[in-house]
Order: sequence, then C-alpha cells, then structure tokens
Amino acid sequence: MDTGRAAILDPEPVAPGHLAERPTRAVLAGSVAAAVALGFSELVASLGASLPSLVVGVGGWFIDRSPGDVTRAAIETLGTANKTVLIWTIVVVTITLGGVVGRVWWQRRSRAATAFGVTAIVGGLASVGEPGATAVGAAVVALVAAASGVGTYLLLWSAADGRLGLEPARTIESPTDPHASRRSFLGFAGAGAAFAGLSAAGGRYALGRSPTEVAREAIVLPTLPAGSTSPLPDTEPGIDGLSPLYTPNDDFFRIDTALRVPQVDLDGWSMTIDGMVENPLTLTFDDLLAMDLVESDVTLACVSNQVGGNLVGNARWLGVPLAELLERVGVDPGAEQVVGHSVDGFTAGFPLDVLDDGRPALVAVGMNGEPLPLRHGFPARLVVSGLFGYVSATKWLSRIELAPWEGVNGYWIPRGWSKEGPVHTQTRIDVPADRTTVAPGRIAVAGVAWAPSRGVAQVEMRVDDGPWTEVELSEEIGDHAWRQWWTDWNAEEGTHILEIRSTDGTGETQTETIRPPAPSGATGWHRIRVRVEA
Ligand SMILES: Nc1nc2c(c(=O)[nH]1)N[C@H]1C(S)=C(S)[C@@H](COP(=O)(O)O)O[C@H]1N2
Ligand SMILES: [Mo]
Repeated sequence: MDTGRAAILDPEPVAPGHLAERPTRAVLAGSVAAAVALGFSELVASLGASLPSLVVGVGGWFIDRSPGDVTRAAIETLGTANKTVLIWTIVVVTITLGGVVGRVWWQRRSRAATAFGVTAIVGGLASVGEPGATAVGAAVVALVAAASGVGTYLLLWSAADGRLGLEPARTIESPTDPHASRRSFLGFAGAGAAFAGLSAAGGRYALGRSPTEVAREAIVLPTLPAGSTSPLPDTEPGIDGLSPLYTPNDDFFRIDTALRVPQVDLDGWSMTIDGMVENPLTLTFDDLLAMDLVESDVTLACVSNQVGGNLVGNARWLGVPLAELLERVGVDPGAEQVVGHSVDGFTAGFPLDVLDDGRPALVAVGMNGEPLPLRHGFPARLVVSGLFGYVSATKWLSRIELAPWEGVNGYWIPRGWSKEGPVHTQTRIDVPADRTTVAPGRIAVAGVAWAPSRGVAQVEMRVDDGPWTEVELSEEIGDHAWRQWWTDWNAEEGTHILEIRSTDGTGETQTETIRPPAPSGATGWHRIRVRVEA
C-alpha cells in the first residue's frame, strides 16, 4: 500500500486514536519542525550576503509597511528599540503556528508539509527586498527552510509512532512499548530543538565575523598631517558614571530601520553624487581615502531621544567635507536639499543652506580612530553637525542627491516626523541616577550638555526650585561636540529635585517647554529626584 513517493506524505492508515493519543507529540513535532526550519535557514542565511534571513525579511516587511503614526506611537525610537521584540514575536508566532499545523494535520501529513512550504515561500517573498539579497538567494533560503521543516516533521511523526528510533520497531506480535516510543520521540524532538537553537546561534555568530567585518578590520585609515588634528583633551574629571567625552564605538547608540546590519562589500561599493548637479561623480572607497580627509568632533543625537535619554553620543569623525564634494560636482543654483540614500533604501534629506555656516558636514569613513563600524554605516555615512540623525546621518551611504525641497522627502517625513530637524539644546544629568538614594554630604552631580553647531556656553543647576547656579564645564572641544559638566552638591537629608539647563553659544537658554520626541525632538529641562538618607 505504501509505495513510492506518495507513501511519504499521503494519509495512510494510522493506528486508531493516533491523534487522540498523541496530541502533545503532534504539537511538539510541528513546533520543533518550525524551529528547525527557522534555525537552520538562519545558519544558511549567514553564508552569503545574497542569502536573506527569512525572519529578518518578514520583520523588515512589517517595518516598511507600518504606518508612520503606528510606528510613532508604538516605538517612538524610529523602529529600533522594538526590533528585538519584533524578531522574537515572529519566531514565537512561527513556532506556535508550527505547533498548530502539526496538531491539526497530524493525520494529513501532505497538508502539514504544504503549510510548511507555503510559510517558507511567504518568508522568501518578504525577504527578497532585504539589502543585498537576491531572488535566487531568497528562494534558496526558503527552500532550505521548507525542506528542513518538512523533513523534521516527518521524522518526528515517525518517531512518535514508534517506527523510528532506538527502540525495536512495532510489530503486530510485539506492540511498541509506549514508554519506549515516548522516550525515542522526546529524544528526537529534543535533538531537533537543540539543532534549531545551535544553528540559529551559529548563524548569528557567523554574521558577527562576516567577510565584510574581516575586510573592515584590514583597512588602514590614512593619518592626517601633523597639526591638522587636535589632541584629545585630557580633562576627564574622573567622576563615576559620567559619560566619557568621546563615546566608545561599542557603546555608541544605534538607531536604524535595518533588522540586519547591511554588509557592504567594498569591491562592489561606490557612492554617487548626482541629481541637480553639473557633473555627477562616482567615488569608490579608495577614492574617498585618497582625498583630503578631515577630523571633526561632532555630537550625534536622535530625534527620538527623551529628555535625559541616551540616544546621543559624541565621536571624532574622519571623512571628506561634503562642501568639497559639492564643489567638485557643481551644484545647480535651484538645488535646495541634500538627500542621502542608503544601500538599504533609507533616505534622509536636509536643507542645502544649513551648510552655509561652514559647520562640519562629512562623508565619514572613520569613527574614533577606526573605520566606521558596520553598525554605524560602514563603509561611509553622512554626519552633519546640528541636525538630528533622521534627516542627515545616512549610514551605508550609496548616493547623495541634490534635489528641490518640495516633493522630495526622506524616509521618516511621510511617517509623521518634521522635515527640518535641528538638534535642540539639551542637558543630561548622568549622576546621581534618577530616583536613587545617596548618603548625605558632598556628592558629585555630573552629566553632559550639547547644542551642536551653536556650542554650549554655560550650564546651570538648581535644587528644589532654588536659584540657578553655574557648574563646571569640561574644556570646549568645539561648538559641535558636547561638554561634560559637574558640580559638588551638599546633599542634605530628605528628597530633592535637581534640574539642569544650558545656554548655547548664541546666548539662548534651553527652553523649559516640555515637548515629546515626536514630531521634532524632545525639549525641556532634565529633572531628577534623589533621596538623601544616612
Ligand atoms: N541607512 C540608514 N541610516 C540611518 C538610519 C537608518 O534607519 N538607516 N537612521 C538614522 C537615524 S534616525 C539616526 S538617529 C542615526 C543614528 O546613527 P547611529 O546608529 O550611528 O548612532 O542614523 C541615521 N542613519
Ligand atoms: Mo534617529
């Protein structure tokens, strides 16, 4: 009766009550099969840039289609804080669906197999648009997922039935010992789950050591001629918990819509400057390195940063001045907007005339003395002082387009964020932390203040609505970088409110008006509550 291919999948007489007796095994078989499909395809996806991760593809599909106000209300951090949640939701939902399919079609394995196949195809279709992915790559990964999922399911089906295993097969004369078949099923299911977990972890690890990362580490950035770079100031006041003047790359906040960091192959990469220009220009990475590079200390802030939040960092960026590149291409007089395009489809645009004041605006290739980390835009990104990242700081840059202002909008603009994104003057208290308890006596209160492109001239603190008093400031390293501030506070027992504010280089004091991040960046004074108790 069971002959040929059909026998593998077609419904066949099963022991009466196969389903009724084994509901847990059916669910487990389906879930483990789904987990194997996800985990193993994840491992395969790590083998090449053209092979997308299906989970990431489905996640990206959701991010791209979620309306701006949903994104805004639900995440407010431009799609990043919830990335992990999104990925895990997709994993959990898929595994749950696997369990449902496994249970419902336990006696109709061809349907279960079809369901696995369809799910894999959906994942493959969603992943075609992933950066670097090709249609063939997506098909290969989907096929791997479908085959490993179906294979695992059939294997577990057989094991559940006692047909497969370390125990003697069931015969009419000697029915399987139910405990033995249970043991071997659980053995296979456990092995499947472990395999799924290990291959997913292996895939993640392999991505961390991707060929792109290896290539990046081999890059030697040019050293600037002596005198063209200022030494790093050595004024760290040595206060525990105070942000360092330069944020180490590994601690630098990361915000982007990419679920998987784009892997840009240097050999195939170039960036083009075109649009409203006289002579469009295409540059390779080596072309950029061969130009006159400059270093700028610029504080980068995200529009989603809350007052007192940590979506802000300061770095020494190495790159080619945008002004130089624009001079080379010859900008049309009618151009009003500079639009950065990323290899991943992201775009960010800002008014051309913000560059008139000569502020640092770089096509950056280096960050704190290293090639740009992959997460921060390798091989090149834009950094413009005084503008939030979402309108200016395009990572994994592929193109700079000169455009009119009207009718051309960056990624976040139709999603409800304002088109212009100047960074507001902000001041943060790092220590003591909000809602903590400290011992009475003299304690250090410290933090950072930024007003990139205007500079921070003065920082003041007040306690319990008392008078504003000036605090100490770190050496000024330019109008574009944040300044550390600190003061000694004589903490007396009780509960106290500390508030902080800055005045920028134009003499304007940071507004007290409290505004949320959307649509144009949070404002207000950072305020913390501290208990002082012996
Ligand atoms: N390609 C790309 N570039 C991007 C983004 C993105 O989503 N994709 N996000 C922008 C935003 S909103 C910010 S705040 C900065 C953050 O840069 P960082 O991740 O290096 O800190 O990158 C900008 N550049
Ligand atoms: Mo951002």
